[in-house]
Amino acid sequence: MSHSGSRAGFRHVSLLALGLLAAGYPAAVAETPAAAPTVEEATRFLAEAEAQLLDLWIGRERAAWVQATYITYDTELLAARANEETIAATMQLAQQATRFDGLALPEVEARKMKLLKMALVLPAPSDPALRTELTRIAAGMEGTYGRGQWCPEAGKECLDIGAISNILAANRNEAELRAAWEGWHAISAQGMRDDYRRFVELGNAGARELGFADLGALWRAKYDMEPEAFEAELERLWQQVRPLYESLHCYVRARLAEKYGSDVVPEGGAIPTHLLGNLWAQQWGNIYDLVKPAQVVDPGFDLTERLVAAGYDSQQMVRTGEAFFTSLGLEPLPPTFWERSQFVKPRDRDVVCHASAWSVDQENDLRIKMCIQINEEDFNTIHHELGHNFYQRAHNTRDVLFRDGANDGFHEALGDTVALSVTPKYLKTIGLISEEPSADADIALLLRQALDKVAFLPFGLVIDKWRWQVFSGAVPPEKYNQAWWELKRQYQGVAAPSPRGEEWFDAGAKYHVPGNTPYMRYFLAHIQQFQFHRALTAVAGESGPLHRRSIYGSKAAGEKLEKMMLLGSSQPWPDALEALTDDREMDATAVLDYFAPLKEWLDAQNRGRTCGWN
Ligand code: X8Z
Ligand code: ZN
Repeated sequence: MSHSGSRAGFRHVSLLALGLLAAGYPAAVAETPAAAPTVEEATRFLAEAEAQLLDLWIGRERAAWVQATYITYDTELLAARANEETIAATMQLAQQATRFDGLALPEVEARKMKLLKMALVLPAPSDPALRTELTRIAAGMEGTYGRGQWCPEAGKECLDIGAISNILAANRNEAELRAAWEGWHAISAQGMRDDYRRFVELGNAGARELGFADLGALWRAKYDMEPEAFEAELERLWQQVRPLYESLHCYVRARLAEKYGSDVVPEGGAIPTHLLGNLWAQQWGNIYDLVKPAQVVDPGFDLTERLVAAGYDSQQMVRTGEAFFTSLGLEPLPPTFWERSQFVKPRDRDVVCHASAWSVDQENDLRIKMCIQINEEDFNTIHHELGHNFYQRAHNTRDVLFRDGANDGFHEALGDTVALSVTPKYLKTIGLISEEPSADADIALLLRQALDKVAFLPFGLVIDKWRWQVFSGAVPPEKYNQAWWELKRQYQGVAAPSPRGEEWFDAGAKYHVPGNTPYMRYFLAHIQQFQFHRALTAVAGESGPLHRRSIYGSKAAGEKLEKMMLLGSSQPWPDALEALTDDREMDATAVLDYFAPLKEWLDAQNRGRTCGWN
């Protein structure tokens, strides 16, 4: 799939592989099964593998694009078939690659072998019937999600995800919010739970054929470090930001209790998830008006209102996003981007509205797929998606196996990094506001930003903490929902608005679960983007508080960014990080620096309150 789902991986390829040379591809290798492999053979094998993969990926992307922008019975089957072919061939190549395991290879070839063995997000059993079953389930779940609707009253109009999201964002009536939340979460109840159980069984079987314990182990292997070391990194980063999150949670809970009453928002308890302005409570910016501080200066503008007042349409929103990137010295997007992208929701057919960025031919056929609404959230998302496209175009100059991000967090962080430079100063430059708010408004600006970026952090952790446990079997199917809400309570301190037994499958209401896109990338990205922002604004010669700095117009920052992007996945990610920031470790101190004045302010507000939740 797109970015959303790039390719993910495996390691410890199994002995099964030994029997596979007869399986057919590529012939050049199969001719000499008994001879000890040579570096030349390995190089030839890789070149052929890359050519074959490129061909398969392009076919799969075209089928996936049509499926996602025109959901029908047929497009679903066609996308499933293209995926199936890609999976079969990739698994075969990965297994063939193990023939060269003992061989001392030059660095480039060694890395390519490693990446080849990690090239799938979804492996499948080699039994063709099971493989077909798995890819059909996968396509079907994505279709179910894309078609999802809530019909509040029989015979009346049904609401799609955009309309339901608007209710969650703007409605302030607890019962109506709850109804909308429950309405959307019902989409995953019919059939998706059983589909997911089977999906896990078959995906795990595929991962095991490749020598992994389960699908989660395969996903965790993609970070140039041992899976255990990666988990330790996640924990370290989370502990760095946890106090900031807890301060925000404490403050927001108190303000929501003022609004909805302490019978709805219990003191010392988890926050009901439907009151946070977003269907999944992943970003809380939409409730800024409810929690904004009375005693500090307001920024004096609302970006959504400004976009609407200035008469922006979806095209102009995307053009504005593109103009930011070109201000850094990057080339404009190709004409086909404007011809082939989907910016708005078609009136007459089902599509997957969840935003994504595509590099269909792995060269210059770049596209985004969105159902853009004229608001601040989608303005940010446009920058996010364009970040993928600019990164893709840069790394598409690499050999096929290196056409990816340094790790998937980098890919998710890039556009967000640019969006962090959408400061009041920048908005004034492009004429969206006429007056830059004074320094007195800093707390309010930071709070608005924290509601999105800090609130996201534990959300970003939880999705794959849940999936990893589901894949490993630590959470069995009869506990899917219980475990989901336990993790959400533990990390986010949020709770379901009503009892959610095992008749529900609430994880399925979040795109990336039915869409099978790994999620830890977004947690990483929410740390990395601040690290990138701090480094790039320094390169741009910016000073002042971090949240006021912008790289807009900085060719020096653009050059630095481009240098990192051009690496693709050709080097371990610490090298890419170093190219951009001079650090070799992910580091959440940039998050803490950025929000430092807010943290102090929140803690003052929270004085006398008992923070945390039971
Ligand atoms: O899925 C996305 C992007 C596409 S890669 C729109 N994001 C995550 C989400 O919406 O859940 C961006 C932020 C987190
Ligand atoms: Zn993304």
